[in-house]
Amino acid sequence: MSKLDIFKKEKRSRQSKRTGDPATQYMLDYVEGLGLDTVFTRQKRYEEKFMGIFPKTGRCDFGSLGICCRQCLIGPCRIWHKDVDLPLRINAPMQTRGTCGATADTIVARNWLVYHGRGCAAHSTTCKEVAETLLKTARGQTTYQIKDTAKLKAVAKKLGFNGNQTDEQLAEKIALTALSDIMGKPDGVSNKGGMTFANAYLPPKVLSRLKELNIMPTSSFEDVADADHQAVIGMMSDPYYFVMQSLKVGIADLMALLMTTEIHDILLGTPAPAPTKIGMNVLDEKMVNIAVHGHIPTLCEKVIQWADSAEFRDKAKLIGAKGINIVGICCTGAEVLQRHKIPLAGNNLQEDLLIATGVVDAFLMDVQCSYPSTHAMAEQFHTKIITTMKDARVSMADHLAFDPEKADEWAKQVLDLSINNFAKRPNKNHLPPFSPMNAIAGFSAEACIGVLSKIDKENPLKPLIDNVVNGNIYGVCLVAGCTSPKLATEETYHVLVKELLKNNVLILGSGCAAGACGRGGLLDTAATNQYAGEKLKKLLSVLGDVAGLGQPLPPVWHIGSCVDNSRAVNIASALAAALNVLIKDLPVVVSAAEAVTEKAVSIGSGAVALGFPVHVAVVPPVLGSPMVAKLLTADMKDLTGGCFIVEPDPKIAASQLLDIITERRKKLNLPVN
Ligand code: NFS
Repeated sequence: MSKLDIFKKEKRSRQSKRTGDPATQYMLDYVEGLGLDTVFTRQKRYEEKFMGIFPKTGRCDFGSLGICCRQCLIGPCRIWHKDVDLPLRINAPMQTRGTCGATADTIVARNWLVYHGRGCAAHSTTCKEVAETLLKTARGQTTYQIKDTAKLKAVAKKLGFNGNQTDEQLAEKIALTALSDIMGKPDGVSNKGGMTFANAYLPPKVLSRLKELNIMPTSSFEDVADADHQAVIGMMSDPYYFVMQSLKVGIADLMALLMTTEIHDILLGTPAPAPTKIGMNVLDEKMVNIAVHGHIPTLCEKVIQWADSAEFRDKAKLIGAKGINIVGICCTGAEVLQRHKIPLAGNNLQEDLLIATGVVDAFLMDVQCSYPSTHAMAEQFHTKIITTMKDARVSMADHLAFDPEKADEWAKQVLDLSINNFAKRPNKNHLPPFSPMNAIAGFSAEACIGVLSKIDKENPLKPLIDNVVNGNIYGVCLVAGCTSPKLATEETYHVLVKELLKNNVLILGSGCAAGACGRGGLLDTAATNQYAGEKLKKLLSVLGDVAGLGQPLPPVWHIGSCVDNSRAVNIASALAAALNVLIKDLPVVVSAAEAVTEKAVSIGSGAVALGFPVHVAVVPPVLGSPMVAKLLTADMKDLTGGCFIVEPDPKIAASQLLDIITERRKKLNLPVN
């Protein structure tokens, strides 16, 4: 079989159907019927145009394989590796070095590293933003409050701060530590021992391994700058070191996520599981609908608070609305879902479709993961797009720059704009005729351990360990990351998750992947009886009873936004420390099947660096270098114990993940199926 046939599998998936969510398909038909473009439409058109030229990849073969180099002004260079099949249309001998002399191995590895820099920069800047809000709050400069003092104290204890200080003093220290982990030491001396949060949170054995491999992150801005420097012409050419730096940047990224989660919980509260709804029809045609989108929940926290005030409830009624309905999209959506059980309307692939319902009065965009065409769709309808952060400006949008010191004033302006826009609604709306799904969300690590502690107060991790040991939980899989128009979107997760559940693998879900599970009904308690294997079903029923639910816990535990992947890292770290093993020894796996963004790439590498196997169903642009592809998917197992698994077919991927779980259980002398 040709090495490039894997692209055919990817293509098969997206050609069978475009989405696993009927409401998405319904809206897509409607929007395309109006002659309007969406990300799905463009994906299809792209494919139709390019399949004839590049039948193997359906896109440009050079770009798909990672061997298009645009790093300097001599290029672009498009070269080929002698061991990779040539594109059908090219029968002349290809160059095997760029004009500067770079080989396919160098070009692929350098391009790969560049993704990580952008991914880590995005998460680190988000972290900087929330750490600054915590600092200002500790100094009395905002109207936010420290909502979870228990969490504040727990984080302070982990970082080794003296407990005899006021909450404000502890919050200030935590914020300053996070800022120095992001930006480096103010005196310019890098933290040679590594990021403080990494040292405090990762198990000692894992830390030693990272130090041995020389991939312990120092501070995320420094590690990203190093990566950029290494990619500069005349610097690194050895593909191995590019990949090792990508692991280091990946861990720095994961630590930025971890700090962000901890600070969000301190400021906004640590989530606990409770019922909510997921689906497009959480929009309500009789209400002023405000969609919150992005990644920084501190902003819309104030909108949520003020929307519930008599002042704005009355304003909404005055213009003929029943009230104000806030709905979430993508990761800000996951944040407000987990803390306030604000219903989740969709992910970023669905933003255009939600606007096309005609009932979204305001669309708040903070940072990351919106498509640059959204304003074009908004122009066709009445939706007001409001951008809120200086780094994310969108053509034609209203811009209301958020300032934590003036958060209340800002939120009131947002609400006024949204309410006034309700009056501009078109007469006709077009909501899909599908009810939203029931879901339970809010499984913070504390909540998971809280449920377990009802079984064993003294040692709350023991029930988890016991159930992993006896096979009630055969393994754990985190499904994380984006949804992609390159696959039958969302269905990839549905098929993979159902296969794993059948085999008693407990699923944690975050970000858009968790939202996809929600739209597939997998966050509902009813899904436990329908999909979980007998052993897992029994356990989830017991846990549902001890949690006082009177029904089983759902089989997929929604742990929050993409940022909250850190919750899964914390649970795995606690398990590894309790068992005195490395993360690479645990029967815990990850699937970011529908990865899209640079952030997904860098988080993925961070997870691989810590020892997780990470599955992706979209083919990453590394196959142009057999050496880099082998390093990431095979040789890495000997370095970190983790690896990337590339498999577009979700059923086959599930069986590969199960094999890894079985292999790891065997090594731990645990019973296997
Ligand atoms: Ni994460 Fe993917 Fe974005 Fe969230 Fe969704 S696209 S990398 S899940 S919204 S960050």
